[in-house]
Amino acid sequence: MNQTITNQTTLNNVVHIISDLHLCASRPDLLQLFNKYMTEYAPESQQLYVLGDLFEAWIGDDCLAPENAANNPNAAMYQSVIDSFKQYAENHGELYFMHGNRDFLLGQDFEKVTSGKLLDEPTFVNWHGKKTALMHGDSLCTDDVAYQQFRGMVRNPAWQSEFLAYPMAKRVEIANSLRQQSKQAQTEKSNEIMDVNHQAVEVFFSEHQIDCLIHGHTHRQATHELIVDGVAKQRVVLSDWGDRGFYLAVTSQGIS
Ligand code: LP5
Ligand code: MN
Repeated sequence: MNQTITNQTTLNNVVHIISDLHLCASRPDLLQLFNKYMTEYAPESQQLYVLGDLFEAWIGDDCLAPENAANNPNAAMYQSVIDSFKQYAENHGELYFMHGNRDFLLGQDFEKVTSGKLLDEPTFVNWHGKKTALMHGDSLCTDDVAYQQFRGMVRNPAWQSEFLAYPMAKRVEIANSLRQQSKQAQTEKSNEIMDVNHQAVEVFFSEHQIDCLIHGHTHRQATHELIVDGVAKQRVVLSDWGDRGFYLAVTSQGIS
């Protein structure tokens, strides 16, 4: 499904974009960076976009229910993240989320508690006269055939309903097992296979007549200049978070 946000940016508008934070209870340093970002940097923006993999794994919004939070080591981290987002949405700007391959089960309850809005992928925006597409990025990694098959399976609503019907403990077990299988599978894949496919990127630019594409997932931060149909285009790749946080700022001056 495609979605277009029609609001145009005004001259002084500042948009922030983050992705691939992979927040989890075992990385308090990441939560600390996130808190710093949300209090010191995010308030400079009027719109904040989170382009997927905010969390290391999200096994369903019902993990927020009090009866499930009691045994969940991530519960305090979730609450802290939710509080920061809600504070941003209530006092600073519009908040948007997109699903990543780790947190595609984020749903309406998460939207409600954060006062954010989940976007379809891709979403198209018009920022300072440039038609820009926003994606997580995994769907462009078409050479990774095993992953695309896996993606097709776990994005199937029937599969998701079945998964969400399991008790929390079993879901945690399945998610851990998927992570292990994914790590193992990646040892057998080349870096090229796990990057975006350049032809898929060009087709995407051409089909949607966009000037710019912004995505995460590959963790290969860069600004790629390319020519499609004889016209100059830009593909901006976000960085994941680690020792340092990372955000893109889109202003009338460009992307930094
Ligand atoms: O995640 P990352 O960045 O390390 O690697 C990704 C691809 N891997 C994944 C899998 C996730 O890491 C698993 C975590 C999911 C947590 C969510 C829990 C909710 C699950 C709910 C289900 C409805 O996305 C990796 C790519 C890499 O990016 C680069 O693009 O290569 O892809 C893989 O490694 C996938 C393997 O190639 C195939 C995995 C086979 C798993 C088979 C599962 C069988 C079904 C089991 C059902 C219980
Ligand atoms: Mn990802």
